[in-house]
Order: sequence, then C-alpha cells, then structure tokens
Amino acid sequence: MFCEQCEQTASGNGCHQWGACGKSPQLNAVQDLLVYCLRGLAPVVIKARQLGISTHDEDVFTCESLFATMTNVNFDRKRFTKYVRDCIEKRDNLKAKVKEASPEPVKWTRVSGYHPDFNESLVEQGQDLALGFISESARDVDIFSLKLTVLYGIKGAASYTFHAQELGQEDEQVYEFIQEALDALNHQDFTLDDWVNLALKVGEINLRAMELLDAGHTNTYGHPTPTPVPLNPRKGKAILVSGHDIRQLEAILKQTADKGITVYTHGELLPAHGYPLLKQNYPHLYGHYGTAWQNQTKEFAKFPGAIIVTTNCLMPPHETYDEKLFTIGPVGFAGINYIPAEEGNIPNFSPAIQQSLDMPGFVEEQPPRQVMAGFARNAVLNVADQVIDGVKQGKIRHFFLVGGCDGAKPERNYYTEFVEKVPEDCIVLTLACGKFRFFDQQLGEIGSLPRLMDVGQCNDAYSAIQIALGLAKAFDMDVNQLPLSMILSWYEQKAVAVLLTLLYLGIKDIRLGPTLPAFISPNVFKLLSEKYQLKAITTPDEDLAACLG
Ligand code: FSO
Ligand code: SF4
Repeated sequence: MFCEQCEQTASGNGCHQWGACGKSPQLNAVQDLLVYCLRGLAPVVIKARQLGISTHDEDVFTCESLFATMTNVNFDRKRFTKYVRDCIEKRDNLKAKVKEASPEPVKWTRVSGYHPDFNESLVEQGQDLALGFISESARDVDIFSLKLTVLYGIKGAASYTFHAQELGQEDEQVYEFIQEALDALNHQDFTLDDWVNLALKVGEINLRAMELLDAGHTNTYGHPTPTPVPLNPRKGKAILVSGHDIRQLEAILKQTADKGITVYTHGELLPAHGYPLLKQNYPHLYGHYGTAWQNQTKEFAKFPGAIIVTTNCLMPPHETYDEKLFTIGPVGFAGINYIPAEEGNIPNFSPAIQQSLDMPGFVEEQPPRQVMAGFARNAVLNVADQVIDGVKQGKIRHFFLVGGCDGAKPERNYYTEFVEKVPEDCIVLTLACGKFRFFDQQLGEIGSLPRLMDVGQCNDAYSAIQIALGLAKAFDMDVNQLPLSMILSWYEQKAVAVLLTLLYLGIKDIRLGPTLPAFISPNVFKLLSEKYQLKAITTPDEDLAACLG
C-alpha cells in the first residue's frame, strides 16, 4: 500500500505496511480503486454538463465518496465496494444519456471505460491501479507532489461541499471544479505551473465551499454568539454526538426531545453551542464532553450513553465501547452499528436513543466547569471598534491565530506551550480540534475582550478569514500588514484544503506544523516558502520572537 495523505503517515514518508490510522492495505486498495473510478466518472460528468444534462446526483455522490476516503472517516471495505459499484453504474447511466444527447459520438478515454471485475478481488485490482499512479512519481516527483496536493485538497473541499448541500447551499461552479480537478489527475501533459495554478484554484473553490457552509449554518441556526458551554456533565441519561455535522446534530436533538436525554457534543461539534437557534430550540443540548479525536478511545469508553459519530475523526474502536457506538453518513467501521439515512437524508436514530435509555447515564453531579464558544466573524467584527481602539492605544500588541487539527504526536505540545507563552497584551484566536490542547485555559481579558476566542470548527476558517479581512479593512491596510500571525497545525485533508485557501488569498508567513506534509516535495516546499514565506514551526520561543519582532 501507499498512502501519505495525513500528517501521521508512517515515518513521515508514507504508510506502506499498514496505516498508522488503522487503515488496512486491503481497505486502502479499494479506496484507491474508488478514486480511480471517480476519475473515470469525472469526464462523463463534464461532458454531460456541457450538454445541459443534470449531474447533481453524480456531483453529490462524488463529494460523499471523496469524503469517505479521507483520513479517519470510513474503515468499512464493504461500503467502499458499494461506492465503487454505484460509481460505475452512475457513470454508465450518464454515458447513455450523453450518447442520446450528443450530436456526435463521444470517444471516452481508458479511465472512463474501466470496469472492475466484481467477481474477482477488488483489492488486487485497486493495488494494480495504485501502482500505475505511484509510478508517476518516478517521472517527476514535483508534479506528483502537486497532483497529490490537488487530490487531497479536493477531498477536503468535497467534504465541506457535502455538508453545505445538506443545508441547502450549493454552487454549480464548486461541483464543476471538483470534477475538473479529478479529470486533471488523468492528464500527463500538465506542466508544473499548471499544477501550481490548479492547487491554488482548489484553495479558491474551497473558500467558496466554506462560504456556502457558513451560509448554511448561519442562515439555519443564526450567527454564533459568545456562549458558555458546561464541561461538567449533569445527572441523567446521555447521548454524545461527535464529528462536524451540525445538521445531523440537530436531527438528533429533534429525535431526543422529550425523551429525558441530555445531548453532549464531542470534538469538532463544540462550536454548535454558539448557534442561537440550536440553543433556543433544544434546551437539552447541554454541554461538551471530552477533547480532541485522538483521545476518543479513552473518552468514549467512559461515556455512559450512546455515541454517534457524524464525520471524522473516527478511530478504530475499542471493544469495550463498540456496542454503544453508532456511525452515520460517509462514516463507517466494519462490525460497528451503522444507521442509514432515510427521508431527507436523515437517519432514524432510534437504535442509538434506545441504547442511551438502556444505559445508566451520568449518576453523579460534578463541580461546574465551562468554556466559551461562539466567537465567529459576526461576534468579533461587532466589537471591531474595541479591537481597533485596543490596538491604537497599544493595549493589544498582536493577534495569533493558533488553529488547525490535533493529533497524537508529542511535538504537538508546541501549540500548548505557544499559547501559554503568548504575552499578556496579545489575543489568541483559535479554531478546529487543535484548540483542545488549551481551550480551557483562563487567559483573562484585555479590556472587555477575552484573550482566547474560539472561532469554531476547521471550516470556520472562513469566519477567521472574514475577521482578518474585516480588520484589514478597518485598519485600511493589507491583510499581511496586520499585527496577526497564523500558527497552524494540520492533520488531514480538510486542513490541506484550508491551507490552499490561505495561499490562494495571498496570506504570507504562515507557520505550519507539527511536521510538513510528506506529500510536499522539497522543491514544491521551496516554491511555497519563496512565494508565500510558508514555514515550518520551530520552537514556541523562537516563533513568538519572530512574530513579535
Ligand atoms: Fe479535527 Fe479530525 Fe476538523 Fe479534521 S476532528 S482533524 S482537520 O477531521 O476536520 O479539525
Ligand atoms: Fe497513513 Fe494517514 Fe493514509 Fe492512514 S490516512 S494510511 S495514517 S497516511
């Protein structure tokens, strides 16, 4: 096997024997086969779109399938076999429509004519196809690096697009580009510059995807407002919802209303507490339980109710809690309860609800503890005057956006130490699951502004960008001249998409860690560091001094 799409890739240069995430070589091969089949579907979708044929079903399918291949989403090989079958069926049906509508016969390339043999091992077929793709690295390691960057970036963008469409927010140009980028992977004639431009275009389209998702969230649930979130569980039956999917969280809230069950968020669902209409309509959305994804095996084991995982990051579950664990949507793990979607793409959560009712729930009160959530763009830009005054009066020296993913590597202590060392006249904005290393620290205030503000999930990078652009406008300066430094941590492919968005926007001096992506070749990194001054993190002291210098 060969996979290097995430930060924990083995020895920093690719998982070859077994995935460090728990992915088996067999599963990896079928995921590779699916990506190959999606590359074959893409030219058919592009042609169909040109002929005015609706491709909505194929576009949404493509986004969901790419999402499923991301790190820590789906470990169930059977589900991938089904995705492959559906992909081929959708492609052939669409080809038939194209044939009917096209005035001239269309000649498809080999990738669009490919048919896996479902009577034979898909694993071997996937392995063969993957070998062909990997051999491209021998031809030009930098182009191969950029091809992987594009592939991983569109996986991230596809996951945000998938969430946005669930909330009724779609834009044809996003779907169009995702298909074009998949098709680009079939081409051998693109130059290095073409690939660089395509990678930046992934960033541009991902910005639009995050904007759509932001619109989906804020139109449906209102703009987040600063909200205290209890960290101490309350007595009684409990259900835990993990992942990123706020629409599915709402569906769970609806289905648990009046059942005497308290709903807790886990991981990247913490920011859900900031949405006023969720809080208002569902008083049993109470608090947050646990920290970042890599701690879930310990945290899930102790949770006294059912646990529903709506997206990544799912870890291979421990047998002590597999009975109370449920997955939905693109998420899966062989042998673990999967609740399929029903009407309106919403599952019937009864099995999980019953599981929670059958379990003891929390039996003891615990001393109160809380964190604040909900410092999204409106909340921060509403107090822009105070921010500007603070800066002008020298009370606020600098802003740090310390955001991104968490992970298990000890080097990630850098981020905790960095935040602890940020001087008292500076403000820390944070987002995504990396914040769990410091989210409950009491950093105090500068005037009435908290020194630690949680902007939201990883996709709320859109909100953080709007904050930066809003401040740049208010100060009448370029965003790169703001007293703002970005200290980012990455783990999986959404973070790749977000990084490409920041580069597309021309944001410079980003510090990235805990290690640089293995799929970025030395030459490509040189190019990015020359053009954007992208750099690897060093030590908190050194980086702080450089940012404040
Ligand atoms: Fe984290 Fe996982 Fe949100 Fe990622 S829970 S690591 S970047 O999936 O998406 O921040
Ligand atoms: Fe390895 Fe990450 Fe790929 Fe899993 S997703 S196989 S850990 S590179």
